[in-house]
Parts: sequence; C-alpha cells; structure tokens
Amino acid sequence: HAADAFRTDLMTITRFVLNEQSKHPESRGDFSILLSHIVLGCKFVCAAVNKAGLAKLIGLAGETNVQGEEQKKLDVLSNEVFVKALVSSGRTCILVSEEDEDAIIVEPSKRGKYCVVFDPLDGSSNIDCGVSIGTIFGIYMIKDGGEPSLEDVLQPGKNMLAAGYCMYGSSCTLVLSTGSGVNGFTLDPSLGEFILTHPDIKIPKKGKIYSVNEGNAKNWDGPTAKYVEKCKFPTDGSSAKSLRYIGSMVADVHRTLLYGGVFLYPADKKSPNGKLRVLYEVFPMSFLMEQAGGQSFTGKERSLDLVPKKIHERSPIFLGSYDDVEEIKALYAAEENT
Ligand code: P6P
Repeated sequence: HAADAFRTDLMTITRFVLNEQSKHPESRGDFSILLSHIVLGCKFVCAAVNKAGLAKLIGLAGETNVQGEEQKKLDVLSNEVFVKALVSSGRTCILVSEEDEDAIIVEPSKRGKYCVVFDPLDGSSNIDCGVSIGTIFGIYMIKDGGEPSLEDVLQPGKNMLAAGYCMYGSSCTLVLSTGSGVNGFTLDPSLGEFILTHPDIKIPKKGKIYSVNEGNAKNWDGPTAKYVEKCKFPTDGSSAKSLRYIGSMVADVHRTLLYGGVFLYPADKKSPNGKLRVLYEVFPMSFLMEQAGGQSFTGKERSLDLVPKKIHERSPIFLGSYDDVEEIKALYAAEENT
C-alpha cells in the first residue's frame, strides 16, 4: 500500500560512507569528504549526459548551442567537473585523468593525502548512439607526506584504498568498493541522492557469457584464441557461451559483475599491451572484481600486482567470474611451459 511507496529507512551513499567511516574511529572524515565530492561529480555528469541529446552537447567541441555558446565535448566537460570537484575537496594532492597528458599536482593550499586516478567519461565514442558510458575512478593514499610526485600514483593496484564506476545509462548506477565488498547505488533524480539498490554484490563463480571484440580475432595470441574457441565450441559437453560485447567498458564490466562471465581485452599483434589503461580502467575494475569474489589477470600476472611505469600505460585484461578466469590462466600457463 501507499506507505511502501516511500521507504523511510533510505540508505543513501552518504549515509553508507559515513557508516563505513564510523568503523574507523581514528578517521577524521577526509575519505568521506573525498567520496562525497566524487559523488557530486557523478551527479553533474549524469545530468549533462542525459541532457546531451537535447542541448547538442554531443559531438565535437566547437559546435554552438541554441544560446550560441561554444559547446564543450561531454568528455572535456566531465573532466573539468571532476578536476574541479576533486581539487575543491581539499583532500587530494595529485590527479591522473585519461583526458590530461600530464598528472595534475594540486596547489599546496588545497592539498590532502589522497591521489585519484580517473577516466571522466569512458566509452565516450558511444555517446552519439545512446550506449551506456561511465566514469571510472581509483583512490590511493599518498606514499609519504612529502611533495606529491608520480611515485604516488605509479603504485600497484593492490595499494588502492577504493575504486568504483558510475554508469550513465537507462539509470545512473554508482558501484563502489572501499575494500570491504562491493555495493551498488542508483540515483533517484527526485531526491538527487544515490540509494543503495545492490547491497554486497558478489559475481557468480562461473558464467555463461564471454565479452570480447571478435573483430580482433586474427591478431589474438594462442591462449586467447583457444579460450574463445572453447567458449564457442565446448569439448566437455557443456553448452556454448553467449557473446555479449557493448564496446563500452563500464557497461560490459557492469553486466559481467551482475550476471557473471568474463570480459577480455587481450593483447594482439597490433597492440602488444592491449588497449585499456592500467591506472584508471584495469586497476579499478580489477579491484571491484576481486572484492566481489571474481578475479582479474593480465595474461602474465594478477592485474592488481602490476606496477605501472607510466601514468597512461596499457595492459591486456581478462576479468570476471573466478572459475572462468582460472581457465584462461591455465591456458596461458600451458603456453609458458611449451
Ligand atoms: P574496441 C571505449 O572506447 C573503450 O575505451 C572501452 O570503454 C571499451 O571497452 C573499449 O574501448 C572498446 O574497444 O577496440 O573493442 O572498440
């Protein structure tokens, strides 16, 4: 009846983060303040993405809208929003964005102890056709209290304190882990609040879906080719897996997290390190997968063990259901031993 329409005990992301903080009595709340600024950025981008079709925000910078204002491309706009939100939080000291060639060192008066790596609008090439896109982020603690430097962000993914993504699609869903499990929140536009809708997400141990760009098949290495062959023509009597590939990492990973299966962006002859970026695509998604009971592999090692040398370096990635990734690891190990 009517009372159910308005659940009164709303678990908002703000309340959730403060609950997490209360588990660390020594905490001064810096982390909660940082996360609240990331959430603000996501709300802004969500509104901008939803308006894009109407306000001609789509397409190349330089277009002018009905007010004759110079329009920024959505990913440029999103980047500015996140950089400003993170700097104004007063809790960051160095930022790495997919949109900026160089790391951003925060001015001394606004510095905090966290380093944030992010892709403000991943998959933005899909905006014009309405495919879901997203923001991906990861958070490190500065290595030592000194002057912030690249050493503070060239840390292995296993050192991340938190990671998450916000997917802008039919609804706006923020998936977050602060190191003790994964939780999903959906934006209620009438409240302007992210509400806990997916508590304690766990990825199925094994899945029936594989997700890869088959168009690159001619360039794959042996183990990847063998694994995809097994998905299509299983030899153990199991049914073939379904192929689902959206071409927007946040959407493909979100489906993998909820439904199970495996997402691959392998190395190939053209791109020996694959396409996806270590700091703000591979690490955050791998962090979430492990926290949800899945795993992530680069073809050589556990993705989170990788130590990046450059802030925009790439790595192959195989992530998803634990058992599915185990199969891929076995194929790469077998190749090692030949
Ligand atoms: P391909 C989008 O451009 C992106 O960076 C990821 O979001 C996505 O997973 C990947 O590239 C798709 O790449 O080569 O399959 O089009």
